[in-house]
Amino acid sequence: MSSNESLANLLKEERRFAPPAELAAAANVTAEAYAEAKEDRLAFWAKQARRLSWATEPTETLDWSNPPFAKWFADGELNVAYNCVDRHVEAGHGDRVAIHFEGEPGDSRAITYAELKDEVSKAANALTELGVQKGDRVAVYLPMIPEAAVAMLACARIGAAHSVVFGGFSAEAVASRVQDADAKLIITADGGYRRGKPTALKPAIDEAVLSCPTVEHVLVVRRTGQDTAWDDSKDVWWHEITDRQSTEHTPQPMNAEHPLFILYTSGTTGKPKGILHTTGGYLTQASYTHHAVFDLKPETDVYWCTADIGWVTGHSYIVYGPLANGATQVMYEGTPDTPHQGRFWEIIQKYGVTLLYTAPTAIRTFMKWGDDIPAKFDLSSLRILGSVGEPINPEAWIWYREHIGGDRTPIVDTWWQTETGAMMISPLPGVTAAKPGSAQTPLPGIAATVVDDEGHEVPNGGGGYLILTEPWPSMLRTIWGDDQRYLDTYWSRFGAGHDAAETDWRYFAGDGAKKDEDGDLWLLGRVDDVMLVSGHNISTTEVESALVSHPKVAEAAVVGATDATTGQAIAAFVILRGTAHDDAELVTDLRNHVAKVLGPIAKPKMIKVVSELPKTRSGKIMRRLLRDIAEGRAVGDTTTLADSTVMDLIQSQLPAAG
Ligand code: 6R9
Repeated sequence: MSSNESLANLLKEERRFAPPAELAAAANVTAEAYAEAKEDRLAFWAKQARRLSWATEPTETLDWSNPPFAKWFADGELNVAYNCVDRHVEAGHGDRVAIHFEGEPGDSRAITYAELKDEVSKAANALTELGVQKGDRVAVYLPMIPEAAVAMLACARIGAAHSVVFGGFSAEAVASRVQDADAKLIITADGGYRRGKPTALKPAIDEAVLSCPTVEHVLVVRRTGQDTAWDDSKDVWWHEITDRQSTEHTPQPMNAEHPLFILYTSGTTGKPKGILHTTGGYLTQASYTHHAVFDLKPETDVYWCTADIGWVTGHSYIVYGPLANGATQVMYEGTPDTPHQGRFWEIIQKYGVTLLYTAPTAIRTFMKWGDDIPAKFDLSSLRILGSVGEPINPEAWIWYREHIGGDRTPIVDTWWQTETGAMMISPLPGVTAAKPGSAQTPLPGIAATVVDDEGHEVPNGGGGYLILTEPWPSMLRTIWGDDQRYLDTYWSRFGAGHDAAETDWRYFAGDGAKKDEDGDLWLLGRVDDVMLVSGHNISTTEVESALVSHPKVAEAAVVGATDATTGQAIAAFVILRGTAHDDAELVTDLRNHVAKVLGPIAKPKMIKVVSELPKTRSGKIMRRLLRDIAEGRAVGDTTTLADSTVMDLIQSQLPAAG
């Protein structure tokens, strides 16, 4: 934001949903936790660290002597894979299903914790045979199959950092990430199933390795059986090498600050940032937040996170958090509309899923497809619904609760980032009276607030920038190979400066936010996306939510387009709900609706009806590309789009854009 004026506080939301009494009475975490953490934050986290099994118990909680480079539990030692697998078997839960795998073509496979231990041990032995050692980096480029989790855990077991790249990213995107991390090995598959057919993965790796001299081997899982080009000097079949390995492997304890993984986030510009996470603090917070926010009861719950493993959500809430907690979970390979638009609900019915974690983009798609689809399935097993990835529009929140949650389940809207490693701001399902569209409260042990341009905390009712005011266990430790960029990107905007004697280092999350009259937090999207209209900062999120609250709109993306009179003008792209039609009155109707909900200042100048929006693989709308269209420019870099044809489609639907 360039002006001094804070975000206009436009949206009013009065609906409240108290936790069900039964859930509150038996909740894993109660209001007590906030008080406990407030009393002594470090003692609180030291206690949560004891959820894990340490080979050497830490005596020190936080070393912040060289801010913003944190060390958590620095004299402790543990093995992440042991914590996620072996210890559950040792505790007598070897027969519990860890993963119910559901392939897109309908094949399924249940893997118990005992079987997972064997698989991970064999894979760890195979990696060792291929020369991978503690401290090396391994790139993972796989579909959503159990081997993805096994590969990550095998790396963790031997102390090699993994770098997972979305299956489907281009050869160029893979190569730049492999080069940045100097990865020694790439783990991939012949292909995976997407939208009813096998899609190849290995050709992108074959191309990438040509420019990646550090890669010694490519380990290839056979998933589809399609024809695959082969280089005998490099390529190794996963099944061939793992089949001949022992199921015995002794996990070596790692220092709590040993690198666990690198995950690249692609900012709007510049080269992707390799976000580095380490061992003890990361696992502590991933495990605690999954236990607290999903109220996981490992004996009875069936948990399902629909994220891809290539997104941080897949790391923390498919692999590390749930497995550290001994959860039984569903893993699904494919898309929600293959072979029909009820696939998700069919899976929930089949496995009796109790805890569901998905993204607003998916929820809005389900709204578009129509209420009658989930209504055909038995969803009564569900007890908590989660949301992550973007602000959830209040109307999408209400739809999720009514049509998926049977008007009974709490919704936990969880704000966090690749950089934060684990959830930071979220309701607690047994404690919080939920407000549709708000992530509400920093979790116990987390400190967040909203500041204005000058870094002053805004009062209740004010808006500005979200900052985190105390270090947290699963925080990123740096940007791989670039400490300076770490300082500049996250700590210089509102930090204490580079004077290490100062203690109040403040992390800039890059998101706009507001505090409502109760002090609850509302996330308003990336600050790069905030619009400046006639001197007023207006959040794209609020205008989108106003559009989605119209009965004919399923999804909306809003951008600020340069305008000669108002500085920026609001341009909106909308997708209509199943039965709605684009007619002459619709646009006028929608503009008036926004003016009524938010005020005349937020009225879009242009509204276009489209059938798709440009999204990343993790479902985030790429507003920058829509701004290119709204401002009549050639569309910029589309390499991280989930579907590269979408921009052509949108342009074909807008013969007279502008
Ligand atoms: C976990 C994840 C991080 C950015 C973040 C914010 C947006 C995520 C959100 C949310 C509002 C939520 N975001 N969760 N905004 N409410 N519940 O998504 O990580 O891919 O790194 O994205 O996503 O803008 O800054 P990542």
